[in-house]
Amino acid sequence: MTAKTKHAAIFLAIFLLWIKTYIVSKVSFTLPIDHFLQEILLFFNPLSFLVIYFCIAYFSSPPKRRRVIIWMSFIYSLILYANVVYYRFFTDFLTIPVLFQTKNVGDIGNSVYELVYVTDILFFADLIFLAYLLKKPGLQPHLSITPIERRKLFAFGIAILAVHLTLAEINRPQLLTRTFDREILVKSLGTFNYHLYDIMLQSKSSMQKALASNIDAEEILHKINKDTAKNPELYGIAKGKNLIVISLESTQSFVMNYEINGEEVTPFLNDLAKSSYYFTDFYHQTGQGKTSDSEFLVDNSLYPLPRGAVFQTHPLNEYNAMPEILKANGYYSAVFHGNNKSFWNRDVMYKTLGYDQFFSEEFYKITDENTVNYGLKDIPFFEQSIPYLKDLPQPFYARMITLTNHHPYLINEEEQWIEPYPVDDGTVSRYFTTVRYADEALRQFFHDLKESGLYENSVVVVYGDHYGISERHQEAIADVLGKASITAYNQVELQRVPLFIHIPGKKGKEIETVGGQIDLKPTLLHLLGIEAKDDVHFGTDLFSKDHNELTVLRNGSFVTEDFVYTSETCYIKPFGAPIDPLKCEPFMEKAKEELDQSDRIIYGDLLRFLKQK
Ligand code: GP9
Ligand code: MN
Repeated sequence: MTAKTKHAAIFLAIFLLWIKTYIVSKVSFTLPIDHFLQEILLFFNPLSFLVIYFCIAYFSSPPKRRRVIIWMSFIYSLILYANVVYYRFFTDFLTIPVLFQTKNVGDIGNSVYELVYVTDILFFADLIFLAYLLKKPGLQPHLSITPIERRKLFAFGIAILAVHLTLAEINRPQLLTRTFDREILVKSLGTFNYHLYDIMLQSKSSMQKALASNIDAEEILHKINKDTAKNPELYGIAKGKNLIVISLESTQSFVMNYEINGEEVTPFLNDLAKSSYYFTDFYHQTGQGKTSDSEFLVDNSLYPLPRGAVFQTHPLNEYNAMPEILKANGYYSAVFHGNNKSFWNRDVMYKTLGYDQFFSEEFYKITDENTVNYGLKDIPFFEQSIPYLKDLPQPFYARMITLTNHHPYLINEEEQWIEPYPVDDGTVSRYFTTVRYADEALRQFFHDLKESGLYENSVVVVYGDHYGISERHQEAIADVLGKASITAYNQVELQRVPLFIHIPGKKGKEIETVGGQIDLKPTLLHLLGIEAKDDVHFGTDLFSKDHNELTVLRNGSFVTEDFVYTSETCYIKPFGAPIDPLKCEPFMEKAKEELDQSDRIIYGDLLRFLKQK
């Protein structure tokens, strides 16, 4: 008897489930395939899991093996089917946090009858076929398998997994470390490998949470300086007004007032700066979670995590986010974004943060013409958002996330309103064209906001979410900035993103205070006349004269009124000459401590202890 024939029963079960999973991925899920490698990944992705999974069957005693194989196939099919039913309702895949978010499961419970079709019985049809075939003498599920044969099969599964992960990483670099898009994860890893990965992530964070105690919470939460310094002239100036916060994708401050061939790259933003509080020394503080990290900073005034996206890793924590605080003050809250809702796990996280509504891709009319790159282009995005905005109960807190100015910065020729920057680096060169496009989108949005009657009664905040041009493009950026090279000091300066706080009726003012995204929550709450004193936050009110100018970036670099500290070197502003490290020392400890405290709050889910009080 050859080993091949000995494994025949298991191979048959694997084969049937493999093909079934592929068919389900094509028929029941909408997984857009952009190129051939993705199709290959989609086809092969169930295989590694199935081979490893069925090794378990070889631990059963030979006479029982037939039944074990059928049961295992049934369980696999059931999980697959649960995903299909969940997908029919949510157009998303099951995750552990979702299972524990009672609201989600409750939603589906009510409509489960509509989501289950009679024809679904076909899902399990192959099991009957399998049971019948396993009775055939040639398949021999009952033969004894030596531990070596078992290990060989396991090794085979691992080998397929290794090839598979390599291809997935080629298809989408940093897939596992950043875990940005559930759709891409499922497409690349397969539903079951994805579930395993999700379980791993969740067990890690549950463990950290279980180990944290009330004592940690007391210790850390008391140390945090809940600074509530305000500016008495501005406190409550926008009381009861709507708050519209717009995230400008990948927009760095260096584009402001920049010209290419005499044409402004950001004509509208340059004007907006004149009629708003415009912050010139404002930094993004995001890590691997990019846009989602900036959202986290704005809503919580906590730092995002050093690894991974907190939206993905800690979506079930207790937070005390802007929507929740505002709700207690009579506000309704919503987020608007023209991409799929599971990107960055937003659909789950927004519920945790307390948003009442999430207008994702499915609320918009999306066509081939009005999309580019990740999703809906900014102009139609704003245009189509206006009626929804008008219908929101007032006062509202609305966050709008733009998308077009995203790497690799693509825009069709008719909407390219400025020449690409003349440099031999496509990314940097094109970047200016999509920034210009976003600028126009914003201009139209402000115009429509005025037409809609919402403008007068709203405060509009616009900020850049994170850098758009990474360190890899230093040569081209040096050219853009007219510098010989980019130093470590310049690299920190490049993390500046524009911030505008536009209050209709208030005169504009350029503000040089050093600040970061972490400061927005207390700043905005104070403008609305809401006390931030009971809230745990690391930021301070940007308008207060006691504002803490120590702005810590997620990689540990920091900026103060006079210094920049990065790569273990202290630089003096504004020219960036390295100076005696002792100058930076007083801030070093504080910067490290802030990041550490914030991480401990998130890893230990410490805010839950506050809420219990
Ligand atoms: C995706 C968009 C871009 O929905 O927010 O995400 P990013 O890659 O910038 O984090
Ligand atoms: Mn972004």
